[in-house]
Amino acid sequence: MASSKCYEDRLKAFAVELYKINAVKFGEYKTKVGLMTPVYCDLRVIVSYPKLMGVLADLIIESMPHMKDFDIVCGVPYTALPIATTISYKVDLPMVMRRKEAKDYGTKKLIEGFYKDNDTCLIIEDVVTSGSSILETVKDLTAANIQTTEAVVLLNREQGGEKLLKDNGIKMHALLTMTQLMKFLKEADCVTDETCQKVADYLKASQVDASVLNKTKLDRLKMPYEERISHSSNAIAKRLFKIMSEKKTNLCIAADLTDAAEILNLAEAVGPHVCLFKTHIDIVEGFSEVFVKNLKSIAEKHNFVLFEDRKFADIGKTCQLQYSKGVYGVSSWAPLVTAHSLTGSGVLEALEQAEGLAERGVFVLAECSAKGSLIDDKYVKATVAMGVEKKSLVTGFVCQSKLFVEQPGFVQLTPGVQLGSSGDGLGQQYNTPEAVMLERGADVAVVGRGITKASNPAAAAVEYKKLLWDSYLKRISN
Ligand code: 6AU
Repeated sequence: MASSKCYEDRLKAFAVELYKINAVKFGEYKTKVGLMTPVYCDLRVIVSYPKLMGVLADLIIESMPHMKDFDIVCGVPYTALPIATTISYKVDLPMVMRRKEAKDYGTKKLIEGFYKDNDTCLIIEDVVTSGSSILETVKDLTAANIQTTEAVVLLNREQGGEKLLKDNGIKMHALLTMTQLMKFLKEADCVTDETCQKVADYLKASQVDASVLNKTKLDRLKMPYEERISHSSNAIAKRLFKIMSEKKTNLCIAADLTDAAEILNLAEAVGPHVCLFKTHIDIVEGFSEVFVKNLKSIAEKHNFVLFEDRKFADIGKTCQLQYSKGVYGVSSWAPLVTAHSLTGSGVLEALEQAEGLAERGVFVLAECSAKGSLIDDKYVKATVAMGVEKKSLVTGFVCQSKLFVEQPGFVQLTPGVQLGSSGDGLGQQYNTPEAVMLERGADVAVVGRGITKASNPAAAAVEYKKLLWDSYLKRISN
């Protein structure tokens, strides 16, 4: 339908209108990155011409006969928002909006509007040069568990954007390419042969290098911990990055001992070498307020964070009570806890609202080190998306692989680390410190029995600390 003669005539008439309203200009213009371009497209002006906006929406709709197969549309902010709105209205296809400024307001949703998990979304954009704006939008939609595989754009400047998008799994449909636009304008005597040649030469000479764009992407695996402080929205993640940089340790001890006095002795012995001290408080015999007081003072003395591995997994309200009430009163002494995503984001909401320490963080369990874990890819993806939505509370994720490389504000906590053992016969699976840091993307490694069962736990902690830190240095220097 979109290739009929009549359609092409309407497309040509539309192109000429764009020229007439100065949405496409020819001369010498400076681009965002300071280069000179002989053609400048500013589609923002189109909002002043509602009829033309309607024509544009009709042309896009006709060019995409499968548009109704999508669940939602999303315009790339800001210029494409009114275009997406017009299309959404005409086709009766719901729209969502991506917030560009959500970064500054930690708790705000990145995607506004109603959508369901795994909804398919068609992205709408005005002009594509490198394709990076579309990829930004794709990133946020993906984090919200919305599937994006296609984008429709008004104008493809043919400078490499289509390829970058394709490399990232996005098929791009363009109403017009720059070549086509120039042909239409030439046929309508809007531009000279010389201008057409200049534009063609310019496009040839200014192809965007996708590898350069890929390099500018944030990559937490290459970033020093101290640089990541500013990327985090969670107070405990910030504190943790600072402690790791200052103490030069990314070791978390799993203090899975059952005797309160032994736990305090362990804290004193390994305290100088760890950034986190992880407990399972419900296995402790001899728990008391004095024990907590002593543990807190050792944590302060050696500058590590107390971390109760409670793995909250009930409905929000129950988790809230388990966190703040009962014998252990976890929220009054442990700034960090773990939670499952199984019962949905209500758990995170409940932990955030509970009474307790003002600064708190949660590690959400996305993957498990145990053999035969029932967690699958979909669960993992949805867990990360849930955590990313709640970045003021979420310190990071407990996982076994590089799940969120472009989110340097979150911490990857990886358990299942031991030298000289592959498992404990009860499902636990072990990797070496080097493997978890260099292959699996850990930021902090959890070591339990590798240290607690050693004849000299302090010496073992020093050994693990060194191996983990050296691997981290190797990773960021590569
Ligand atoms: O080194 P280990 O095997 O003696 O101790 C590993 C510690 C234990 C587990 O409860 C915990 O890490 N853990 C977790 C956490 C931290 O949440 C998740 C997981 O997938 N595997 C795992 O072992 O205290």
